[in-house]
Amino acid sequence: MMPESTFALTHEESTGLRGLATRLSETRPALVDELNWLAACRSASCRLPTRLRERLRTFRHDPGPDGVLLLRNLPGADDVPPTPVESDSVERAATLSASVISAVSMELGELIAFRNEKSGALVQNVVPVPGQEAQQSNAGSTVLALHTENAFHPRRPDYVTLLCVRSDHESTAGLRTASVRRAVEGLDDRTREVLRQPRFLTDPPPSFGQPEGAAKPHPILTGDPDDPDVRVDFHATRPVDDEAERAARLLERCLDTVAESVRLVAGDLAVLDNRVALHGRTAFVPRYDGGDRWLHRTFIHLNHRRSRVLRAPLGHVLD
Ligand SMILES: O=C(O)CCC(=O)C(=O)O
Ligand SMILES: [Fe+2]
Repeated sequence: MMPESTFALTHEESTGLRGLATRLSETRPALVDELNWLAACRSASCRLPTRLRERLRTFRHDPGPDGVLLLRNLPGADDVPPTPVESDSVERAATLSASVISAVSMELGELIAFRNEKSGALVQNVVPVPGQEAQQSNAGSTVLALHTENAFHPRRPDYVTLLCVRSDHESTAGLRTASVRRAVEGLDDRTREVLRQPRFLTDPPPSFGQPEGAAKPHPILTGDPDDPDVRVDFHATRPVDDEAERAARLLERCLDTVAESVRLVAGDLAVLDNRVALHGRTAFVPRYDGGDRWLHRTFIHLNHRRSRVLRAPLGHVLD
């Protein structure tokens, strides 16, 4: 990752953010998904340290060649309870760490979630779950294939943020990211053309309750051929014919070549531009002893109005 893609808070900034997040965690009803708490969080997000707000604003303008911004030295990851072990774990309470990720996220755009995923909670937990080690989901601990988040969904997030609350015991788990802005250089013209055609199917996970086969073929690349947006999940997306299959495999190879891996430590917050960057994870060994890897996750939309029909009037959860 380019050094420009990393931004470390100074001690002073971190302390300032801690004060702001502490006040939020004490603001009633101290529940992330409640509208009045979100209103307080929205105001607080306007008072983030100035240099951080400037960096987020710059990233919104241009996500850079990596499509990732790694914020370091955020407060709130010390003195945390044991890592949850249940599946679909979410963070309803406005803890210090949940307040930090929410405030930073709301400065980027609007928090959203999907009703059928992790019960529609706006701050979700990414933790390894006993028995789900090999699952291609964030509950697993084997290699997780590169993907854009919710690739099946027409209103997938513009940004995904991941705040490391606790790293894995052996510090082996790597968040992998790969930017299509870098990968596209390795693609020949014909491959680019095939990837821009609706020759790929991405089914929603079973929890979304759509009948199998309901997915419509979509292109993997859209927009400027030299600087496209990307939509693909290398576990879930199926090319519909052999040529499309070859094109997807070549893209996957190019993405693998440019992919970077970062071992998140407590207080790191990765902001992924889900339109240009894919993400995945390397393998690690969970112990289920309360000390396992633990990330908070949020999804962000830049244009809230576009999802209005899928939400309650002031709601953040897409049906
Ligand atoms: O575990 C990770 O680092 C990434 C998991 C993931 O893909 C996600 O939570 O969306
Ligand atoms: Fe993901």
